[in-house]
Amino acid sequence: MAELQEMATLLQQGNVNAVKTLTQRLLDNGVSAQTILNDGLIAGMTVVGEQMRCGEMYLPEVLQSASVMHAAMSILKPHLLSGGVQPIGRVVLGTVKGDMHDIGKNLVGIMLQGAGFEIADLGINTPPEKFVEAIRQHQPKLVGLSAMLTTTMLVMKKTIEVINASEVRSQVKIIIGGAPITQRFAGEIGADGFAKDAVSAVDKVKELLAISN
Ligand code: B12
Repeated sequence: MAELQEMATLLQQGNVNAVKTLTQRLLDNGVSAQTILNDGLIAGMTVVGEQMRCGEMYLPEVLQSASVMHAAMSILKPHLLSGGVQPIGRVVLGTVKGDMHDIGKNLVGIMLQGAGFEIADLGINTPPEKFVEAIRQHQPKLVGLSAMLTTTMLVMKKTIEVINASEVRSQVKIIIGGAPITQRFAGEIGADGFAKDAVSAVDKVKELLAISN
């Protein structure tokens, strides 16, 4: 759809107002929030990533595109959440220490919330000990770790080691995700599961917690 391509381009250009207006217009015209997210916003962000890698886009511009994504996601959020669901479990979610990326983690949180989970979001740059404290405090059934950098994948490993060494490990399942993360890496570092995106994260979390659909 031409408008979704336009949205992807406007996101790359960092045009917050135009993307907000277009998001609302597409919703009003009956386009689903999931389609706007996948074919407009995430498609645009994928190109931003490619341009960043080959040096065609610099950090301030990428940050501006991230603000566009945040603004549009706040419009889409109520549409991604189905109303009136009873909480079916609590999840602690955070981006590991040294990593400032939160768009993907936030999306996972929104989709899990939509599926009926309560989310305790620890934000970005979360030290391993803070995950352990949060498990003690919130008593979740599951913890989700996000990492977007090859360097912070190692911090993810460390985070799981610290959780493993604490008394809380037996009470939670651990799921990991982020662009460089693979199922194989999850197995290597002792995570219970991995999901490649926010939609499959919901299925994986339900599978790990033996919750039927
Ligand atoms: C936006 C962005 C930024 C923004 C982040 C803003 C924010 N608030 O998040 C800013 C400008 C701050 C940034 C900074 C940097 N970035 Co950056 N960034 C990106 C970019 C373009 C998009 C990421 C994104 O939001 N994608 C959209 C979301 C929806 O997708 P996602 O994050 O992958 O999340 C999905 C899945 O991964 C999964 N998922 C994610 N988390 C979790 C957690 C769980 C539990 C589960 C189950 C699933 C899951 O589900 C999500 C939803 O479907 C990527 C490129 C890319 N395409 O990934 C580079 C990228 C990740 N960044 C990169 C780099 C190098 C950096 C910097 C080091 C640059 C620099 N020189 O300073 C810094 C690092 C800062 C830091 N310490 O973290 C590299 C990483 C390379 C590498 N292999 O390590 C990438 C890949 C760009 C590139 N091609 O080179 N970045």
